[in-house]
Order: sequence, then C-alpha cells, then structure tokens
Amino acid sequence: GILAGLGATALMSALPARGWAAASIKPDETSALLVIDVQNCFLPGGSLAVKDGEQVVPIINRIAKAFSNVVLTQDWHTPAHVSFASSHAGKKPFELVDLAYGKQVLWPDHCVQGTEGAALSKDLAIPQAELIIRKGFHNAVDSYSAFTEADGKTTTGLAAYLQARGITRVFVAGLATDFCVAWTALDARKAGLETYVVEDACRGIDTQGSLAKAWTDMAAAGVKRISSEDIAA
Ligand code: VGL
Ligand code: ZN
Repeated sequence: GILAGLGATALMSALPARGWAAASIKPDETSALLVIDVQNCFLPGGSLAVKDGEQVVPIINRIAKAFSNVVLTQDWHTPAHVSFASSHAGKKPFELVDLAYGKQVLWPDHCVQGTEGAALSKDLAIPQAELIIRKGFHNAVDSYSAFTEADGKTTTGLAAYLQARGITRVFVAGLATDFCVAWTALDARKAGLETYVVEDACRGIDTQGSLAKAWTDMAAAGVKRISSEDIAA
C-alpha cells in the first residue's frame, strides 16, 4: 500500500500533534462550565492564597469561550464563620475540629461577604456567565460544594437549576482542586451529571494529603480527569 514506503518517522509526522487517541470534547447546549471560587482570597496576596492560583485564570477564560452555559461560584462567608480558625479559641488554621456535621478543616479568615477578598478576580473574562452561586453563607455550616452544604443536606439549588435548564454534563475548573472543585465534582456525580474536571484549569491547596485523596475519590466516583486541550473550541 501507499504507506509501505514511508519510514516510521514520516508516518508519525503525518499524524496530528496530539495523536489519534485523545478525542476532543465539544461542549453543547447540555453542557455547563462551573468556575469555582476564582476569588481574590484564593489568589496571590489573598488570605488563603492557593499556590499558582492565578495561572488558572487565562486557561479558564480560554475554555469558557466554548461554553454557552457558564456558572460561577463564590465562597461567601459570614464574618465569624465556623470554618475560620479565629472562631475557635486556641485553634490555628489547617487544624481539624469536630462539628455537628463532621470533621472540619479550619481556615484563615477568607471570602467574607461583601469584602474585596470575596470578589471574583477582575481578570476573569466570561461575560456570558449566567449565574453566580454563593455558598458558605450559613454561619454554622461550611460549603465546599456548589451543590450541597457540608451538613450533607442543605442544597444550594444548583442541581435543580441545571436540571431545569436541561444541562446534563458539567466541566469543573477553578480553586481549589482538593476542596471546592473536588466536592463540587463529587456532588455533580451524585446528581447524575456527566462530570469532567479540567486539571490544568485548577490548582490545589494540598494539606494533609488532601490533593491525592481528592483525585482518588473523584476517580472512584466516575469523574473524568481531562486537560483544557481536550476541549474543542
Ligand atoms: C475553599 C477552603 C475553604 C475552596 C473554600 O474554594 O476550595 N477551600 N473555603
Ligand atoms: Zn471557605
């Protein structure tokens, strides 16, 4: 045949750069991009800055162009929120406490309602975003997930919103991989949604093994781990 005369090198260079294994995924009307907590507190200079967090912003801006449905989330805490170490005498950030609903990691004060730290990054450029879900606004309950608060029962309404809009597939990006991104992706699976996490569009906090655990839990739940390059423009 015609390929018989081609050496391996010539044949390889005839293939697309990304090879033929990585099929690209094209978001459609049934798809939504969930942009998690790209807020000043989680960015350089913020009170709970995620390492290299700013690097997700241009990637998210680029992939967002492929989505007609984009939902943003905003961590939105009361001033003396139960998740803040400052609310617990003698406790320091990143320690654990037992609360009525289970173990809670304690954090530096962050994303207090109405503050500059809680504002979305001014560098996010997603004008078509259609909804901002605020979460963590109940003083005694945290909410990493954009779907369900940490008590495991109080809903944010996001699952009902997506269902009402006919959205069956979500792509999750933002901060932080091992907390709000992972909990959101796990709850998306519980809501029966096809769920992708766009790895290079996320960065993690990684405290006490949290990042590795998050990826293990997500894989077990059927969350698909992809790269921003897998999304067709
Ligand atoms: C987050 C810790 C505390 C997050 C929010 O957005 O991942 N992490 N609050
Ligand atoms: Zn928080």
